[in-house]
Amino acid sequence: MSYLNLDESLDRSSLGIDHSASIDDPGIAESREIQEIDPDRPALTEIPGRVLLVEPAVGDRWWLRNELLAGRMEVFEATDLITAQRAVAMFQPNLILAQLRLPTYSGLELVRRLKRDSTTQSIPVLLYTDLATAEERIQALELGASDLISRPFVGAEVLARLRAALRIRHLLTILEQRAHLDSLTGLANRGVLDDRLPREWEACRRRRTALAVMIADLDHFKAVNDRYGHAAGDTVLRQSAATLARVIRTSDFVARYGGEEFVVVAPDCGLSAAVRLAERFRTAIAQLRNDEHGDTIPVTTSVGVAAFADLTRTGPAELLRRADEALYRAKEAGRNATWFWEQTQNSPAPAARNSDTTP
Ligand code: GH3
Ligand code: MG
Ligand code: MG
Repeated sequence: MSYLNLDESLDRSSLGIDHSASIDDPGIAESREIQEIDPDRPALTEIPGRVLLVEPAVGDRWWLRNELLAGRMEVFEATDLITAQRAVAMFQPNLILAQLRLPTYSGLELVRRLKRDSTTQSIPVLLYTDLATAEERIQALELGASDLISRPFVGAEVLARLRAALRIRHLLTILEQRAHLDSLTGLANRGVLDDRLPREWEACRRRRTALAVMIADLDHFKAVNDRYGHAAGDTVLRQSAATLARVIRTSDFVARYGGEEFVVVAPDCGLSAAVRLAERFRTAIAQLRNDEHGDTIPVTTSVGVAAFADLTRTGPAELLRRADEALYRAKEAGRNATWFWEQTQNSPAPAARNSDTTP
């Protein structure tokens, strides 16, 4: 078990300590975004606590720190609202235990600020003080604090309350993850795509780069289910999703769009790269081998691609519409093909059946 005082750590010339590794690491936000449901998640009684303790008085801080360490919590420390805010960004605690009576700004202000910020609003905050008025208790809860405890309390009670707050947060995280994931394939679901596509559009528009969208729809999938059974169809869908996740770049975003449809959003990606990606996926699907009752299930996919270089006109809905229209044309033309519709074209066109060919 360890603890780290923010003031001490900021004074260190080198921030080569473990916890500081997260400060500038862009991987933190990313790894959160793609975090999947962990089948081996810890029992609810064993959820690890990374607690930020915000207490101005040295003696009280010492006592609480020891109680937390005895309760197998990892402890970081701050002494006021300003250092607490910096510590939250640095150490990413999963719980905050803060004195209500802080110098200059109160603990209530800390709660208000944390709950206003989308990156910190989900962290549970427990306040404590010697004596809180009814008004303070009400305000604390209405601002979003998990609890406001009055002294006297024993260490075991503080720990029990922290664990209760951690349990609730842990369950909420699982629910949030489930709401964003497609349970069959583990890919993001359509709701996440609806949120992500406009954001990628905006980011590419600001960078003045191209944005591409690809929609793939497995061919005659109803016949696969009819012939080999729904369970085999599910296996093919899972394999297809895994194949797609393998052929995209790490910066691309992939979602299950509908039953047997997948969408990729590829930022900073022009038409020819997007068509190459689509062709990689199409050929990989055709090569999938899934044996069922000694029979290999034949699977192919049709793909529609749209790419816009100038994002100052129209919007993401038009990009998606064009990819969908290109997909429709690929189906109409006989399936197992990629069609594309670039911004300046009047109508979709077929891609050459060679992943190295520029359209
Ligand atoms: P097309 O080439 O025109 O796309 O033909 P299709 O048969 O693939 O298209 P259609 O829209 O007629 O049928 C889609 C099929 O996908 C029907 C449905 O049973 C199947 N499907 C959708 N979701 C799932 C799923 O989660 N599991 C399985 N096994 N099948 C699914
Ligand atoms: Mg289909
Ligand atoms: Mg379909």
